[in-house]
Amino acid sequence: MVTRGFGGRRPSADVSGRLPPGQFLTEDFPVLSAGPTPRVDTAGWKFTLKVRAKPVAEWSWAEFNALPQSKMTRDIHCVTAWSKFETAWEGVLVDDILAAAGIEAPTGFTLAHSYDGYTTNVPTADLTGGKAMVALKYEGKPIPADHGGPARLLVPHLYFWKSAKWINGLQFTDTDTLGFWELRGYHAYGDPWREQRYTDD
Ligand SMILES: Nc1nc2c(c(=O)[nH]1)N[C@H]1C(S)=C(S)[C@@H](COP(=O)(O)O)O[C@H]1N2
Ligand SMILES: [Mo]
Repeated sequence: MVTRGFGGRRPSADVSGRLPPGQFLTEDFPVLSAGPTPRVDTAGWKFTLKVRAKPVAEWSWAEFNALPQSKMTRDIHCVTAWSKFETAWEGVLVDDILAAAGIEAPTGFTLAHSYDGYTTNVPTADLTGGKAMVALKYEGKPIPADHGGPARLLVPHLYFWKSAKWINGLQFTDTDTLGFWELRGYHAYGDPWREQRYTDD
C-alpha cells in the first residue's frame, strides 16, 4: 500500500517560504465582505483625495482611467488564514494619484473610504513608493463586483482587509485613525509576516 505519509499535505519548501506564519495556500479566490456587495455604477463613480477634511482632487471614472496605469502581481494574505499567490492587478499607483493631484504625501497616515461605508487605515509610507495601487482590473478584466469592482485598493504586503473594496477615496490624516475592522479588534497595522492579526499581536 502506498501512502503519501504525514508530510503529504504540507506545503513544499519554496511554498512555505512564501507563506506567512499561520497561513495556508488556496487556489480559489474567497469573497469576504462585512455586508452585501454594493451596486457601484461607473457612470456616477467618483474618487476623492482629501487632506484632513478638505477635498483636494476628484476624478470621474473616465478621468481616473486616463491616469497612468501600472501592473502589480503579488501574493495576498487574508487574516482568516488563506493566502493566494501571484494575483495579477492593474490600476493606478497611489504615487501616480498624488502626482496627478500635484501634491506630495501630506501626512503620515491615510484612511481609505469605500462605497459601502467601510474604512481602513494605512500608514502613508505603506501606500507610496510603488507599494500600493487603486486597482481597476484583476487578471486582465474589470474587477468582479464581489471582489471590489469597479475599483479597489491593493496593499498586498499587509493583510487583505487593508485592501478596501469599492474604494471612493483616500484621506490623509495627521494621526492613525482606526478603520472598520481596526475598531473591531483587528491590528492597526496588519503585517502578515509578524502575524499582526488582532489588536495586541
Ligand atoms: N469596502 C470593503 N472592503 C473590504 C471589505 C469590506 O467588507 N468592505 N472586506 C475586507 C476583508 S476583511 C478582506 S479579507 C478583503 C476580501 O477581499 P475579497 O472578497 O476580494 O477576497 O476585502 C477587504 N476589503
Ligand atoms: Mo478579512
